[in-house]
Amino acid sequence: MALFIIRHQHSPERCPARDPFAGSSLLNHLSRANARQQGVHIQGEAVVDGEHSLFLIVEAPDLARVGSFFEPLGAAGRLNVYPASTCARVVASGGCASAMPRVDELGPALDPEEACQRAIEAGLVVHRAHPLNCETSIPALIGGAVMPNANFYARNHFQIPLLDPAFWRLEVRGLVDRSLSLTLRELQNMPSQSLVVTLECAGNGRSQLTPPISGEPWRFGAVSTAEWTGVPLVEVLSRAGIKSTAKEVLFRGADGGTVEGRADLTRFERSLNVDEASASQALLAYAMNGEPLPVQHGYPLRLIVPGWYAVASVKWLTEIEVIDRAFSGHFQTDRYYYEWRRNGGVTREPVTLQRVRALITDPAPGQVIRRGDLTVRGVAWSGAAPIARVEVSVGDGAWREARLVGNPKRYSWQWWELATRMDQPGTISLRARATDLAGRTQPEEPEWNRLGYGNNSVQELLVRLGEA
Ligand SMILES: Nc1nc2c(c(=O)[nH]1)N[C@H]1C(S)=C(S)[C@@H](COP(=O)(O)O)O[C@H]1N2
Ligand SMILES: [Mo]
Repeated sequence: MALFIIRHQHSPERCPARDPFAGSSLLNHLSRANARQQGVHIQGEAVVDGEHSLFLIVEAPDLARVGSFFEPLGAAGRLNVYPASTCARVVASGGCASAMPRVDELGPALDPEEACQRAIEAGLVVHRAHPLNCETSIPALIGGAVMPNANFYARNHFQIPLLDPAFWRLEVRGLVDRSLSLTLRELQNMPSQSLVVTLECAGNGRSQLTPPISGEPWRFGAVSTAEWTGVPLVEVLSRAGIKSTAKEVLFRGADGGTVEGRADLTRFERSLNVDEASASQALLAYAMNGEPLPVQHGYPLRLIVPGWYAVASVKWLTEIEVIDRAFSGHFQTDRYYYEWRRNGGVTREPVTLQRVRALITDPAPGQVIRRGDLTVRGVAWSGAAPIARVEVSVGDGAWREARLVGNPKRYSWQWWELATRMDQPGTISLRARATDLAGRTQPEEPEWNRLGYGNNSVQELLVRLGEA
């Protein structure tokens, strides 16, 4: 919440306080209860003796909220809104002459304790509570085509913003023929599309890399699938009309904070170039598995870029800006690129499409299995193309082709299974390797890169054989 001082003045001839009707309707509007309902907390108010001017001290999430709430005062005369600070904050930051402590531009956030508690109750594996980062436990992957919302992994760089749909707008601006400001209702009234899309964090599997890499220590569960419903991005872009000088489309989230190496407030922002934006099948999604987006997954609106590592799928989307340059924000150029030392030099490449990968969901690592028939099951996906085949190796034996369950999937993981027998006693290794229709397959060993992205090496797990 940020602090503001409001000044309202009107001419003596138009004094609303003298008009019983206008006076009481303003009083009702400015009541603390009504203000609080609209996100504005009135701390105090006073009318200057004989001057037809009113001052208020208020707390609100941002300037826009204050402006819209006090509009009736603007209509009755003059309205000035001053970002302000408390005495203690001013003294602590070096006095009135130094730069005022910056007004907190970020709105209210979900209570981190509550978010974490919910994740734990849903059986997610929490890596960090504040901001919440948690992965899906592999046994929870078993079963349906999609992951229930409560079990979907969550990756957050900042606090989870709480956006009020009554005030939220999707702004589309920059190099467009017509700027747009769309309400949630307007988006919901546009032609919609539903797509089953697998999201995977580019850091999934990072914990397997040696030497170890700082950053979230994801095991294999930073991946989940949902049915997303929303408006195709191209629909909104074509309504706005992209100018010929446009180069990239920038997506801005409502969340932000400070990041290493940058002085200013950094928002979560990512761009796609104009061709990617129109060819990617991207959705502006407001529903997840038939429910409104849960707050931690981007309520009220998020971008979904099918086939890409999920960093591209900006949550809590508030703005789309069409720009004439290559975007160089923190999450585009300081992070989310592969970096290798090769031939004495450093090579970099941005993180884009999900690499092909299979995951064994059943049996679980370390599980004790009865001797005899066993079905090995799992999922496989690739951002570049549907899955062509999955092969399984039991106990270091030859690769055997698993059965793909259902039709080929374009943007969602595919279930597979292999029926086998295990008679040898002791500890046995299971491995699964996927290949996509573009001919890409998984490497045997992880490919180390400085920031630990895209580890799609063949997963190996050990199970123990018990009694038959
Ligand atoms: N606004 C915003 N969008 C974001 C992020 C974020 O921190 N803020 N994290 C990104 C990353 S790295 C991932 S992996 C996915 C995670 O989506 P989920 O939390 O819905 O699983 O969101 C992406 N979109
Ligand atoms: Mo991610």
